[in-house]
Amino acid sequence: MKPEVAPRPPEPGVVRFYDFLPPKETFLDDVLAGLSLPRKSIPPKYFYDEQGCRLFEAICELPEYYLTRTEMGILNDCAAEIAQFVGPDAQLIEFGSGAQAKTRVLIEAIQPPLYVPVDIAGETLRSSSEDLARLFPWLNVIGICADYSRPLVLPEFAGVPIRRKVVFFPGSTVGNLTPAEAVAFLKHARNTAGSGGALIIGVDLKKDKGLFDAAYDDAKGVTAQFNLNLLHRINRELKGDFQVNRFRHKAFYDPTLGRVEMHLESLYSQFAHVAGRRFDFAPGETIHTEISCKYSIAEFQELGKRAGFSPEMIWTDSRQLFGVHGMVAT
Ligand code: AVI
Repeated sequence: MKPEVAPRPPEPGVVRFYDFLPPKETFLDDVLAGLSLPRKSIPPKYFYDEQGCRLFEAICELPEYYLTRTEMGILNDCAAEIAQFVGPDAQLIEFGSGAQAKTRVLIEAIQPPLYVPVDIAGETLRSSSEDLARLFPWLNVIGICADYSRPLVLPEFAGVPIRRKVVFFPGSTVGNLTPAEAVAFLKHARNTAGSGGALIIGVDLKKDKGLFDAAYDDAKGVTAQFNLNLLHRINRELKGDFQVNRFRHKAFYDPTLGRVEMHLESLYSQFAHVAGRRFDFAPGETIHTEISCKYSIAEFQELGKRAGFSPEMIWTDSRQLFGVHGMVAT
């Protein structure tokens, strides 16, 4: 009988990739479906082509966009407490891999033997994984190219001793889902972490309307470019013929719904084609492109509980702008 060969452990620093990307047609299907609705909309995950990722990075540097800086400050200030919450020998799974600087702080603090970033943007995933593997030569990095908003069963990685799985989801990206979608997503994060696993998640806190309006409609117009890039992307990838300068970026905070909304507003009566289909726009009509929900600490803890988490820790900044929650899967 042949002896069983133990699966080889990944070698530290060697970056491996797995591809679980949905077929490209999903973008086309989602755009056609979204533009056919009585209130036109396109899911925000399509912002993030290469140009969109670059523009989002530029947004994170803007003086008005306090989210990134503030969350980074919290992670730095609370690194020791976060490490204590996580414990030793954790497998760190990150949904979205663009948040390099934050990931570094976390990896330095918790020293996980295995880091598994999951991202739909393949190029960003590759370059950030390689950077991290260079920076932490002892770290196993396994990149998963996938749409993390869909349920996903991660492969088991033999050979690395793991005591606990920890899902890291920074940036308040959970705010880009409706509360019902957020609960479904949190359930999926809970399944990924497994019983006793943990979730570290950054969530923007409710506050004055003025700060939100400025953060999502900055003086330099970078957020406007980010939003309008969606039309450029449709033109590039889906044989679209949008005249992008005939649309404008519109963003505002709705205190009743507790969320920022971003739209692309048609300046004129006009039409555009996508893959041969015609879509008409009245002046002032919008394509709804993003929601960014804001939560009080208690509101978000409630969502976590509904998804099978026990909220254990909350780390915030001195101005109570942003919260990082530590939750344990029950
Ligand atoms: C990625 N996400 C958390 C950002 C946000 O703040 O909702 C996306 C963004 N949209 C406009 N500015 C930034």
